[in-house]
Amino acid sequence: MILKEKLSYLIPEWRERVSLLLNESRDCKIGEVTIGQVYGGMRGIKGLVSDISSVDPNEGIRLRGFTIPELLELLPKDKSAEMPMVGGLYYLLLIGEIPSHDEALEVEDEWKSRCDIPSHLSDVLQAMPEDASPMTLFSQAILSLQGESVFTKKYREGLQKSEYWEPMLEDSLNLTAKLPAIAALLYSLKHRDGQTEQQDPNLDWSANFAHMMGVADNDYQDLSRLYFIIHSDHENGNVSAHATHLVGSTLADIYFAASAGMNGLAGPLHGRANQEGLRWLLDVYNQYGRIPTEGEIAEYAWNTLNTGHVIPGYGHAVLRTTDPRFTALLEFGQKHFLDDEIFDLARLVYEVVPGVLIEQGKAKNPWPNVDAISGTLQYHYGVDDCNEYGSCGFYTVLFGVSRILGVSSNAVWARAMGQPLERPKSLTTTVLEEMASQKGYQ
Ligand code: CMX
Repeated sequence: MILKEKLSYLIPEWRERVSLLLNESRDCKIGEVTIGQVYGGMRGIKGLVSDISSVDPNEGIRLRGFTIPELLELLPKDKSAEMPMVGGLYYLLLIGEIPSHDEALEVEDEWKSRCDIPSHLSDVLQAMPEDASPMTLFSQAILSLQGESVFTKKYREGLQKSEYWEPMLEDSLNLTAKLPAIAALLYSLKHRDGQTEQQDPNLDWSANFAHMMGVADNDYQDLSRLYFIIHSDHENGNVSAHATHLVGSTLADIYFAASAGMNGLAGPLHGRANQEGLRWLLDVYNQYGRIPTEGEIAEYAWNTLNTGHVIPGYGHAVLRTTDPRFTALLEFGQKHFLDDEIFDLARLVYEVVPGVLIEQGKAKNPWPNVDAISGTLQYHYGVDDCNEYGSCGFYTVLFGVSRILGVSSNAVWARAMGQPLERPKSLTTTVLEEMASQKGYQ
């Protein structure tokens, strides 16, 4: 298998590189930690490694060094598709190079050979209460596959540490192969009375997802490709990536680890902001029964802030500019949507809300993140976040399908590099007070 072959070649080089760095520079200081950071969600503390992606505050995400526009241009595309194959992205995340067309197809084929979901998974999802969120079902679906973990089986059999990455790769391919079918199945249970299309082996991973969702418009295939590429990784400190890494550092397999990451993604300050973002836009629209004026949007935004709420989809813990993932989706909508009032409203909100947040002066970043617009594009194609029983969260599942591409790639490399159990130190407030006093702060 191509990924295994390439990784077998790359891993020894990386082990040597990191071993040299540690041997010669172990005590080199890379930063200092303040009391403000300890009480402030560890913002900006440098304590993790990712060679797969990095986020620059003013430029945004780079995956293996490539910006989003570069990825959309360079990753191989299938036939007449406008957007690249996600199989090529997964190759890039794992191997670090843009694949050839054939290499991307090999990953797609690998996924096709592993994409069937066991019948018990559907039973588990159907047994969940009607009001369970799609994210609850998604996390459960992942956990219900845990018994298939090759890593856990081999670990029990006494696998050598240097070989841990191989079954981790197997598990990661098995899990990522099944994600489109899992997402489409739980959408069908929540929104389509259980009706779902069979997988189509002639389609790539994303197009197959679009097909199983029953969305007739072919452009949805390209939106799915774009959506799954841009949400895949955002370096290692965000909650979904960090939670996955933390749990994985106990040598829990990818099913336990990714499920934990998805539970973190479900929070409104993280992945759930995409559903909240659309809800906010629909609430604004419904308040006026039309696209409101800029003044009315500003008034609505102030009302949101003054009642103690955040404006979903705006702000970011790292970014200090418009999220290039937002821009990629905006450009897709501008090209494909001729007549869509909610999309037009999202664009108008982008003109108004940053000014409101700047005037309020609290948010360090007044600009939109990806969640300010991603729900709007799903909504355009008739894909709903909530069903008639008020069970909401499908858009976050879509974020999760993509994010597992990133966290599973990181998990393979974490095993390859023998990354240890994560266990930072906590301090009491008394100790912090004493430290501050000794340094003349109090
Ligand atoms: N609306 C209103 N207030 C906001 C805000 C927003 N969009 N973004 C930040 N603020 C507020 C914070 O709540 C904080 O207020 P308090 O001091 O009262 O606690 C203050 O501004 C400073 O926050 P910050 O340092 O700028 O932002 P953080 O790093 O603490 O938080 C984030 C980042 C994303 C949680 C925050 O910007 C937010 O809540 N945004 C809205 C939710 C959202 O879009 N989340 C998705 C992020 C992307 C993702 O992970 O999917």
